[in-house]
Amino acid sequence: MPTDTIHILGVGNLGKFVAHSLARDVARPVTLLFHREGLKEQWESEGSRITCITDAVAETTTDFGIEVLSSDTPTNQPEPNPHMNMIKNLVVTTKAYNIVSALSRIHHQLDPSSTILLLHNGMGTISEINTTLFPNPSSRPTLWTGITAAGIHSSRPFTIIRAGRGPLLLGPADPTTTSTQPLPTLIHALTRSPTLAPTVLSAPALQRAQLQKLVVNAVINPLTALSRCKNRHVAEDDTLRRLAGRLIAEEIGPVVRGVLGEQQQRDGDGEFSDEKLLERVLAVARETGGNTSSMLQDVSGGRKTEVGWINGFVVREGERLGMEVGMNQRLVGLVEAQRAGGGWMLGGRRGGEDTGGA
Ligand code: KPL
Repeated sequence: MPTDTIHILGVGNLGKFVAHSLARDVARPVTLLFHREGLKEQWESEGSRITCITDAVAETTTDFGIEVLSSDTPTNQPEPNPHMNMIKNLVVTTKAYNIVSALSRIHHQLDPSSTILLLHNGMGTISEINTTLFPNPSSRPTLWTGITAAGIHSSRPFTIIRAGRGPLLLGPADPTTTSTQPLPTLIHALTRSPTLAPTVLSAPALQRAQLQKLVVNAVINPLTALSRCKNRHVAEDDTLRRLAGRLIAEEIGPVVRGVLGEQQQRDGDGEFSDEKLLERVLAVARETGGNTSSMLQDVSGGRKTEVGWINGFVVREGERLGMEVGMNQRLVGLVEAQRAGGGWMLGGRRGGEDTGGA
């Protein structure tokens, strides 16, 4: 396996989009890691290719490497074996709640010369990965994280439709990384793709962007999932708008500012006041008004949601900082109960078919 190969773990809509963009724009081998044998069969029956439809124009990419992950999950990180195929460049696009179990299946192929980019909703996975999989700091791969608002959905198993063109923001997880250090090969390769067109930020700037997105998701996602409505109702419905304001003023705003610290808040230029955070949430609710949020899609489909890494992050950080997080605790419980068949909690508006953002 050439060391410049880029592996993609988590071949959902975002993973397919990243794989397609790299294969289209960047002269590097791309390998898709399938977590079960059935996906390989599906891939072959769909012609072993990814089709991406943008503005009604379809483009197809082929020539991907494929690997099906073994179901054995080594519990401790084994010594790197010189004959083993090490993974040098890895993009992980699984949902936050799957990251540790997905990485545990390949962590014997990861070492400090590997770079891993995590793209998911919510926060808190970096410390989970480090504690669970790489407790020894000297054996840790280089971790980068990113956020995107790209609206991608699928029409067939390996055909994706690019409905929105939100930015892709990337940054190092390690706050001591400086802008004079060369970009890791993986990140450099991603910047060569005009389709992905990522913006590379410093670790503190990325943290501010992640927290702003977290606030948006911590309000719109559970409120729409519990009241079963499109995003615009969070801005238009008096009860939901008031609830959004209370959530921010009483819990989410103080916790997020506590996580940021004073310097980061100053660098954030007033963007983290309760008023600004609420303004932003309501603006996104209007801009994506016709969307069904990803959390509502997940509860409607009976799937696990990301609430534990969105509102759950607010709860964990709030408890660490000694702050009040009762409303967020209740939201986590209600969304989880809803998915488990607890019924609709805040009324009964019906959602629609549109997709939520990443
Ligand atoms: O990111 C989103 C999501 O649904 O997860 C928003 C911004 C709320 C758009 O639907």
